[in-house]
Amino acid sequence: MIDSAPLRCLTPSGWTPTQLRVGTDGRIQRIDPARAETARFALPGIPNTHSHAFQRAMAGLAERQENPEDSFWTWRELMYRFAGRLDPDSLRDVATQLYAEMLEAGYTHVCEFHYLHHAPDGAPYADRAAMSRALIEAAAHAGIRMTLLPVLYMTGGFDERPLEPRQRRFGHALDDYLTLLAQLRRMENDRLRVGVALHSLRAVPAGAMPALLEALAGHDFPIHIHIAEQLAEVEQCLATRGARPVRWLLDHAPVDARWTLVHATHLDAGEISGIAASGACVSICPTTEGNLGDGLFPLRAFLDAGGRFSIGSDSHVSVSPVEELRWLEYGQRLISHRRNLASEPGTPGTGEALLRHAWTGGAQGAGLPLGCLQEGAFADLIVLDPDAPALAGARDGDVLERFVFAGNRPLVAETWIGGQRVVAEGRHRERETIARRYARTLRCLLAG
Ligand code: NGQ
Ligand code: ZN
Repeated sequence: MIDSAPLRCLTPSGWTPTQLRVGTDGRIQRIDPARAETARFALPGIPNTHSHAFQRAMAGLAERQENPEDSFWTWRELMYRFAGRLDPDSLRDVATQLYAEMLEAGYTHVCEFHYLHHAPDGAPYADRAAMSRALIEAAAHAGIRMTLLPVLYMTGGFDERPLEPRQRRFGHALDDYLTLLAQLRRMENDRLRVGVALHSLRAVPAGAMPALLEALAGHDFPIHIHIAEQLAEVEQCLATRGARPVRWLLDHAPVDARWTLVHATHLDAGEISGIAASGACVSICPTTEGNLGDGLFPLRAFLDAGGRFSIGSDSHVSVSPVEELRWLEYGQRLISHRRNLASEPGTPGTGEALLRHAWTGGAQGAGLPLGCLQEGAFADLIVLDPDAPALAGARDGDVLERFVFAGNRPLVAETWIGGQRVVAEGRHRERETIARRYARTLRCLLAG
């Protein structure tokens, strides 16, 4: 049993001076009143509901104009070229670095949307789960909790064209995919959940949906899908399936709270209310969506409809929940010429309102029961730096606002997973060794 030093913890009943008693299972056994006051503010760790780990290694390498028409689709060509260089060892090193960075930034859970399944030429590895295993090992090494989402990827477009050579390593026939899923599910434990992902409607033909949905029926695992990121896919979906992507999904799948719709960027009013009514969550990835020129999620209208959301760092051009949340709010300010758009009745603090969604929507998307610090929950939390100037004189009512909106210095001093401090004084416990290995691997990848 671990007995924490006094913390000012954000519990379901508000900020309370507490000492946490954490059991050997990593869960909070008791929350006792602290004997002393403290300025060490502790809040639940933040789930990151959308990650393609390998893309961390190409952050910053796709920012030169190659063509005046540069777009998401030309970026994707670069990304495919880069993806073609990774093998299980290099993927493990890149993901370990990324996950250590996530922990330093305050993410305590990652949903890994994983589609680099096979060798670059498309042939399965002898161990068909070799790439999945690399990600699982990276998460275990870094100490982050994970929901692994092996991705079903079958076709190269809404016209059901076969995968291009560079996409072949992503692909599965449905039966082979279900076999992989079963193999991975046998590896589940306290720190690893396994869910399901459909890459997108363009990658899963309409004809494959009934068999897939039947195989998923009766299970409670998370189901994620890229849904409506680019206008071109909205147009192609309309042309081939007679409906916009979100509409089509709502009409053809039992969308409910198990579902996370990633990049539900392009929505009409009926789709907004449809997602909200379904209980599904959307995963918004503002820094990547900005980087790729996707479009702006209609946050205010979605919240007015009662929608739920979480955040993801997706391509990892930024690994910072603070930056995701800020961009989310600032995008709304820029188009509406107003301020504090994400605040809610009862939660006037914009940072607090955003964080509350990220916690609860994130727990839902990750397939975790709880997004708060209470007895029975995992002791996954972050402690803010009491000495940071940006938090000088912080009070209960403003600490979350300062965390989200004040300055650029990372304010996370400690990150705990299951009561263990994996980040102390802002540094991951193995920061140097992990970074050295990553640097070596990256030099090889970039030389190749
Ligand atoms: C992905 N990424 O799967 O990595 C995608 C790009 C695609 C984002 N959508 C590829 N951000 O959508 O086909
Ligand atoms: Zn994605």
